[in-house]
Parts: sequence; structure tokens; C-alpha cells
Amino acid sequence: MSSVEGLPDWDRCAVMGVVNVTPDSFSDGGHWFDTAAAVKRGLSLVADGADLVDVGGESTRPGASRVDEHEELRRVIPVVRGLAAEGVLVSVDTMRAVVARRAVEAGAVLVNDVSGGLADPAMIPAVAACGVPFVLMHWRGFSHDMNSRAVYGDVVAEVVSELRDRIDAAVAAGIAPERLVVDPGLGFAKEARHDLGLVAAMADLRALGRPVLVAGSRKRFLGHVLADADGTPPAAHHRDAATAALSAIAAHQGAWAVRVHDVRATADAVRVARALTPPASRTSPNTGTGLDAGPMLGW
Ligand code: PMM
Repeated sequence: MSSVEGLPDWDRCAVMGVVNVTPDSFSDGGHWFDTAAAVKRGLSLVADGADLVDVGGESTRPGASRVDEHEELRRVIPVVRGLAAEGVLVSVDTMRAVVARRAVEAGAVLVNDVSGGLADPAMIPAVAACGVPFVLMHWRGFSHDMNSRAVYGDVVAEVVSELRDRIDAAVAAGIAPERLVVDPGLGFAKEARHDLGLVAAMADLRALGRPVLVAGSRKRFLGHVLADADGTPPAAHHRDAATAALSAIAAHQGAWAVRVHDVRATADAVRVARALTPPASRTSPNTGTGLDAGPMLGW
């Protein structure tokens, strides 16, 4: 677990809880659309064990069309401000430089851009000027037609190479490499087999030299894995146990953070992974293994 400049050093994989302030996100759209409900949701994710809360105002589910900038600002900024005022570490999930900048002014400590700075040419310079950490996700185009871009010869090699280009662009524009996080973009221009191949290739992603964020929560590839005999996948909100399994695996393979909707099970999963990780492989070697964390009660 490597560290990210500008954020705390957790001694395990961090847990990023999701608050989508949207009417139409694929797995939780409409639930937290109102500012007060969204802030309350963020606080309850923290109570469940989230280290960071990711606030987004634009759905990126496959096929989604874009929300306008004014509406995105209206959805996101009050929620960022409300959570930051409560001491929550807030990440803003946006492809727009203006939203990123305004969110940082409102207290966000991390910018999470699913387009890796490609959707808005002003994004990377804006993040460089703000001096906050930046998540670069692998992206091949907007959601309305991204499924048609799921064409790979060697998915791992191509995603790694395209992410390396984004790192180079960010660094060239003045973002400190120590502030960059990479993300394979599970479900974005990818079929289930591509997503699974990328999760299994954590070592190749980590070889980029930057911390890795894994965001597979409730996504289609998990539905595909869980589908019944006639191929019908469970509904998105019935994929949380599979998400927690993914969190444990990603954490054990050295992911820096996992982004999830249901925090409680993942908070446990990353602690189990920590207990199985030798202290020497962690960022903060003094923090114990987790095995000696308390009295041995029962078995
Ligand atoms: N996926 C979604 C939204 N934001 N951010 C990052 N860094 N990585 C992702 O894979 C990602 C993201 C879409 O999922 P949601 O609708 O459940 O939020």
C-alpha cells in the first residue's frame, strides 16, 4: 500500500464510500439526490468505516448522457461543503475542471476524474493549480457509446500503456507524481472478461509505480459472475457480498483503495486483508499486524 501525498497514510487498503447525487446512477441513482439526504448518507458511510467519501453529480453508467455543468455544480458543491464541514475527507467525482476547482474550494481533498483528464482539457491544469491528489482512471470515451470501445488485443497491456500516457500528461502539466492514483476503470469500455483480467493483473497495474484504486462495486462483471443458469444477473444491490469479496482480494493484492457503495462489509474485508499482510509490506510498519489488535475473546 503506497501512500498519496496530501492524504493520510492508512496502514491498509483505504475504503472510499460512494455518494451519487444523481437521479440515474446505475446502482444507487435517486437515493441521495437531495443535499441533506446525501450529506446524511456520507456521514453514515463514515460511521460504517469509510476513510473517504466520493461525491459525484453525473451518472457514468453505460449509455448515460451528460448532465450540464450548472446542474452538476448545483448537485455536488453543497454536499461537498456539508461533508467537509463535518471533517469528512471528501473526494469529488467529476470530469469537469470547474466542478473540481469549486469542490476543492468547498473542502474536497481529492479529485477523481473517470476520464483521466481527457474529457476536459482544463482539468489537469486546474488540478495542478489546486495542488490536490488526482485519480486518473482508464477511459476511452463518454458513456453514451463506450461499450463499442471495449476492443482489446491484450487488455492489461493496453490499459497499462494508456494509463502510463495519462500519468505522463499529468506530470508534464505540473501535477506531482506523488499525488497521482491510477484506476483501471472497471466497466468503462470493458466487458466482464476484461474487468476480471484487470483485477487479476494487479501486479501489472502496481508496476506503474502509483497507488491503485479499484472500483468494481456492484458492477456488471460481478453480475456476470453471479448470474444464474439462464444468465440472469442479480440486481445491482444484490451484489454487495461479491463486492466485499472483491475488496478483500484487491486489498490483499495491494490496492491502495477500493470504492464501494456498501461500506460496512468492505471495511471488514480490508481489515482481514491487512491481517494477512506482513507488516514489512505496509506503508506504516509500526502499526501491528491486526492479529495483536485486541484480547482473544472466544475463538
Ligand atoms: N466508476 C463509477 C463512478 N466513478 N470513479 C473511479 N475512480 N473509478 C470507477 O470505476 C468509477 C468511478 C461508476 O459507478 P457508480 O455509478 O456506481 O458510481
